[in-house]
Amino acid sequence: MRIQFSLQALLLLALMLVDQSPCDSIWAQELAGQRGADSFSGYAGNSELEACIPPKFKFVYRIGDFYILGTDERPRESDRDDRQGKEVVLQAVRLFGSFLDSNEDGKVDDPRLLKSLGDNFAFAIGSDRKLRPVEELIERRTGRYVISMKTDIWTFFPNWSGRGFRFNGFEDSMWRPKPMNALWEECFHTITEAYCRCNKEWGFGKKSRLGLLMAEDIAAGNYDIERQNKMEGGEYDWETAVNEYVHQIWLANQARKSAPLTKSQKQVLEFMQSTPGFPMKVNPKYPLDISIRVR
Ligand SMILES: [Ca+2]
Repeated sequence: MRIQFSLQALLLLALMLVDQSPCDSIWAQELAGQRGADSFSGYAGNSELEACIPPKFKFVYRIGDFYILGTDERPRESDRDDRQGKEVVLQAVRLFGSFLDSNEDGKVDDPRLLKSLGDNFAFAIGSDRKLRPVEELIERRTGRYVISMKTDIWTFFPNWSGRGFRFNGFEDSMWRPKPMNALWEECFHTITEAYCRCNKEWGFGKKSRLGLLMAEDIAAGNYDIERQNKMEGGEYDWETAVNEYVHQIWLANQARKSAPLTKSQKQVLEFMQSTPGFPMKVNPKYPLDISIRVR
């Protein structure tokens, strides 16, 4: 009799639990978690790359298999003296989060882009002196090219909105708004480099669509890369110039200042807009966490 009662009680309890909303919400959370993870399935991390990162890189994150690593060195060119290395790394993680998930639904908009980032690149933050050996080691051991934010040379203005600057068009490759957060530019270049490796329309060579548009602009007398080339002792290569040209156009457009762009530059803009999933804006305060902290 006692056993029978216990069985009935257990059955009743089980039915009650199934009916209860907390159970539903756990189910819902699990399902949502599975959906959110869809963009990231198949990414288990890259132990070979992690082994290349020395202990002085105190902050290591990954989105999928794309690594973002940084030292705790203070950025030298910043809005305040007490800015920390960690702040640069965390903003880089948010910028990449936003570039990858423009519509902020927690899912990567173009999974090919994330795969291309992880397969070909890593992103490092710190002083030039500390970055160089790591860049070299990661490339030699893993074949990943390291794009860097050099915090002892380039500006880190974390509150920069990317807007509100005066713009009447640019004459050459050296134009940048002032002040500017260089971290945006380095992250953007990483995204466009990754597109060049996963989308056949993308390329920065002389015969590429983007390269031809820049050449057209130069031939029309609207744009110049020679000034910078001279400053860099003839080392300013064409591919870098095209990538910077694309960035300038993107920057003007996201600031809602595309009107002064030349005909060729507007075609570059249309090219970006016609690339499925291409991020035409970035949110430095991207609110979601799609990264994994490794260290
Ligand atoms: Ca998304």
